[in-house]
This record gives sequence, C-alpha cells and structure tokens, in this order.
Amino acid sequence: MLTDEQKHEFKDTGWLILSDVFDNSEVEMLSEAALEVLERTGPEVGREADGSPHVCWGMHLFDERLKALTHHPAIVESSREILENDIYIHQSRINMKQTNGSIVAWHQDFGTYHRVDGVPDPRGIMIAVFLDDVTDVNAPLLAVPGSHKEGLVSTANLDPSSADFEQVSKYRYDITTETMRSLVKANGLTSITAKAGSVLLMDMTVVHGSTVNISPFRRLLLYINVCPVDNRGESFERPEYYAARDFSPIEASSPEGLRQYVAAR
Ligand SMILES: O=C(O)CCC(=O)C(=O)O
Repeated sequence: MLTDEQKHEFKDTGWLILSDVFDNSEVEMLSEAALEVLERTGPEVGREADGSPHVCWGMHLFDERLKALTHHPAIVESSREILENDIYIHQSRINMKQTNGSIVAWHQDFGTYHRVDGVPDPRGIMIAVFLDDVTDVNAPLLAVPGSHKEGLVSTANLDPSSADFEQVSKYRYDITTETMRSLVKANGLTSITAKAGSVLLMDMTVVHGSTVNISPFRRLLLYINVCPVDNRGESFERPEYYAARDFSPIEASSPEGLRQYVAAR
C-alpha cells in the first residue's frame, strides 16, 4: 500500500521509486526470461545497428514468467492506487542497453499512445522493473520532473529514410531542443537510478530519454505501461505487441505467482 507521501511524490514529481520489491532470485529468473525472449526473430524485437537485440515489445504476450510479473501485487496494487481504477496493460517491453547500446530520444510515452493508438486521456503509468543496478554511469533514464503537468509537448519527427521507419520511427514524436531547454530551465533534469529489484512508477506524460551506454555495465529494464480500464486505446493501427487489444482488468496474483518460476529453475 502506498503512503500519502508517496502518492503526493508521484503527483508532484511525476514518478516514484519502490526499492527492494524483487529479491535476487526473482531478478535472476526474470533476467533469464527477458534474455530468452530477446532471442525471438519476429518484428516485435528491435535491434541495434549491429543487429543485436535490445528491445522486445509485448513481452507479456510471449512468456508466462513475464506475464506473471505483470500480475505481481506490487505492480497491480500500486498502479490501481495511483490511477484509482482497475488497470489494463497498454504496452510492455524489455529494454536492454549493452555496452554501446543506443540512445532513446526525448519523448513522452503518452504522445504515441494518444496520437497513434487513440488512448484518450493522459492517465497511465510507465512501470519499470530494474533487473540491473542502474547508476549514473550505465545510461540511466533521464527525466524532467514535473513535465507531466505541461501536457503533450512533443511533435512528429518523420524521417522516411531512417532504417527503422516502418517499424518504429513513423510513430515517433520527439521533443525539440528548444522545448527541452525551456522545460529543463523551469524544472531541472534528473537521472533515475536504482538497484536491481526496484520498481519505478512514472506518469506516462513525463518527458524522458536516455543516452548511449558507454560503460561496460549492462542495463536491463522491463517496462509495463498500464492505463485505467476507462481509458482504452480506440484505434488499432499498430500490432498487439505495441498496443493492447485486451482491456480486461489485470488481477493481482499472490507473490507466489512469480515465485513458482523461481522454484522451477
Ligand atoms: O529504457 C530507456 O532508456 C528508455 C525507454 C523508453 O523510454 C521507451 O522505450 O519508451
């Protein structure tokens, strides 16, 4: 159960970190699952320029361990408390930054969800589960505190010559340097660091991005983006691994729902 202080922090800053949600054995089991799913060969996997996989959208559709994670009580209950409603998963993804793993440009997740997937309102949470320690040296998420209060500040950035145009970048809405400058002048810019096993809950309108990882340390995160069930995507342009078709409320399991997969290793 979140405290009033935590709820206030989420509302005011735009995010909240919960420490020690998953223990080492759960982190190891989830990391194994994520690495296996990244071996998939379909279009749901995004690759670095050298062909190595770094993202898989819709992870919970492809692996029962990752699906079980989305039902973990810490994830479901905390999101329900913040959104004051039952929730569905609009999108999930694995995001791995190896050494030299590439940048994620400044953006708001809600930008694409609203303009492409037809999610009506900026009500939703980007949940990140940390499977590696993330410090200031291995390309942490960078985010502008309070930027969710500005609404949508991103604009379309269409470059049909980019290699990932069809799969990714035709759906991209970037934030100009000028906009970033004024947002950061007013609000500052923060790196989001946490130990493996932590969970980040972030308003999905917060402006965020990350740099190239030039450190020797891997940075593996799992994302689960949830919305209240009365805020469903209304257009179905993108495949299900990008944008939900199933709007059933996510039920919280007991913590054993995930532990059974640890025991089975
Ligand atoms: O993990 C990151 O560095 C950023 C991921 C992200 O913001 C996204 O996939 O929308």
